[in-house]
Amino acid sequence: MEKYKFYVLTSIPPGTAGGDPVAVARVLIGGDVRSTQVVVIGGGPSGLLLSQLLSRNGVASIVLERQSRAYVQGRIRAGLLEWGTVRLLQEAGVGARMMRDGLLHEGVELAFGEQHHRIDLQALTGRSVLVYGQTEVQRDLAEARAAEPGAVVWEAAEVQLAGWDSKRPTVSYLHEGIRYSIACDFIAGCDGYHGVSRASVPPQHLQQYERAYPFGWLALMADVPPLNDELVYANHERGFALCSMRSSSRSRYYLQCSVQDSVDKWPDERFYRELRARLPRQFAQRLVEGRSLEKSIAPLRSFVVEPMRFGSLFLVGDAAHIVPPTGAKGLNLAAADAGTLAQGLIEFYRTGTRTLIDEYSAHALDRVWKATRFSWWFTSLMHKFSEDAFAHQLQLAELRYLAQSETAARAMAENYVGLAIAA
Ligand code: RFL
Ligand code: PHB
Repeated sequence: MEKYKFYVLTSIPPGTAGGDPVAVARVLIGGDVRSTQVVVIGGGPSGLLLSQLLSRNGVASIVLERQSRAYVQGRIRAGLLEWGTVRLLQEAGVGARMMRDGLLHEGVELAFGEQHHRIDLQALTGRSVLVYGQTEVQRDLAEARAAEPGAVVWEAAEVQLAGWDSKRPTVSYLHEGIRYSIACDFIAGCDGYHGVSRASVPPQHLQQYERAYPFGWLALMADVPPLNDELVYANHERGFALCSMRSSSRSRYYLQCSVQDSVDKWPDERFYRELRARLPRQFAQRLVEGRSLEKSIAPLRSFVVEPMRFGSLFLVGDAAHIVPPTGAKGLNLAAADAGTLAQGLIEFYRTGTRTLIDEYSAHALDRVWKATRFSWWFTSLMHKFSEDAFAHQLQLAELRYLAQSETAARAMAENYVGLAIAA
């Protein structure tokens, strides 16, 4: 049977922010009174980054993550950081390893049939992107949060939200058989697409927009040198392919596949054969094959929920929006949301002003819809949707236009390097 612990719930008023959040958290965790300023649900990149930014600015938070630290750290996902995300991670004090090990990419290749064209991101926008895996970002953030004992509760099961529409909400959870309850001023729902935060809001308060794509991405990771110094996005009659990397000795390759596919239908030999077939010969002949360390299939979808705030509850990252990975925007949007919300909360605890908190949803959604548009456009341009030869010719015409027109290439480059932080 589930055991319960009851806590006297107290409020930490605005102004406490000048104090020591470690001390605040320690008192709260150690004693019978469990209360904090912000409860963060979800210890993925957005949740940990938010908590880290708050902590560095004297705002106390507790992160509740359903999975273990090792499990979350083992998830292989995104690989590309926009410059705004890099800056935010530096601001959060977790940038040292990223700046040392990250690979600066000043351009990307667009391939179609036997042709390919380099989009010179740096020349067109004055900005570049950084290749640094989400796994590493997650590790850096988890390490930083571990310096504050009790700041993250890993394996917090059955998280429940109450009173999110009031000024003093509570969040309860089960840990090692005991149910705990935390009172707070604000809840940040950083718990991804399948999380409990968005699901706690009655549907009549939510406007949801969704587009499912009729294909998925089959991913493979291998310890082989990447076939090119920069990423190669390929549109081919057989379907889309992407050649990415994690380092100069670790490659990350993707193939458009059917949503009904399963990884056991794709032994390594078949994967590499198909990848080779979808690339211009010049790239294909440089492909080095190596045993897969990981292989997975992810469906593609666009999803946005409006608004991103409900009373004391804020939705952050994948909890509020999903983009197909073609534009590499998912992680970057999640980080940008965390940055915007952190600013609002820090301002509130410093001055009692709610302006930025009140603007959070509109501010974030403006950026989210622009990234949603770009991700949809890039996905539509690069993937095979049907046997429709007319549609394929339109894609090729647009790719040739991108290769010939500096204006078109700049519009693409500007979105690729990220409108996120500027917005
Ligand atoms: P996350 O990373 O999903 O983290 C949410 C966290 O919340 C936890 N959680 C709960 N915790 C407590 N109680 C509950 N009830 C909970 N429910 C869930 C989860 O365990 C998890 O730890 O969301 P966040 O922080 O918003 O970060 C978003 C990014 O992770 C995401 O946008 C990207 O990884 C998306 N994405 C990709 N983006 C790219 O830009 N490029 C990629 O190549 C790319 N590949 C991917 C991806 C997402 C994938 N998912 C979600 C299946 C590949 C995959 C497989
Ligand atoms: C990745 O390296 O995983 C990656 C890079 C760029 C994308 C998607 C995924 O657009």
